Amino acid sequence: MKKLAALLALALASVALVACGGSSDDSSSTTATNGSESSTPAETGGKANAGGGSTSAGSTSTLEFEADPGGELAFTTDTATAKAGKVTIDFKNPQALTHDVKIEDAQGKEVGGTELIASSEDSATVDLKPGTYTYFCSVPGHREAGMEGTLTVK
Ligand SMILES: [Cu+2]
Repeated sequence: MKKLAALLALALASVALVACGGSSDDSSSTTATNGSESSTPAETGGKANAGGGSTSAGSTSTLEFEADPGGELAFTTDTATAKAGKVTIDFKNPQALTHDVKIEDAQGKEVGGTELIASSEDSATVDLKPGTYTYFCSVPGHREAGMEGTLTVK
């Protein structure tokens, strides 16, 4: 508050100066404005933390899928389980061959999945109700060759 009073006095003084000395010092009033702004609390820190991984509380769970590092047309697991709600799919593809992870429900309707990637990682979020789903790679032929698994959502 002392600082603000000082700034006010300064501003008044400069106004007085301008009043009798002509229009020279516009920058001093700008400085006063900046000073009072910096004394207001910063408005940061309200952001929700995105990600954070496998907390058991809450409704977000993370599924980790990986294409077979040995180059087979397969994921490293053919079963997975998730909790109903928002599910994050983390997919790692160490192969130079393009793959993705798509999820389809029991009716065969695709409900989401990652982008096609090669030698990379991607993630996607899907909203899942309890039930049985199939996850698979959508590149033609890959699913048939074994790139699929069963996802149970509880
Ligand atoms: Cu594939």
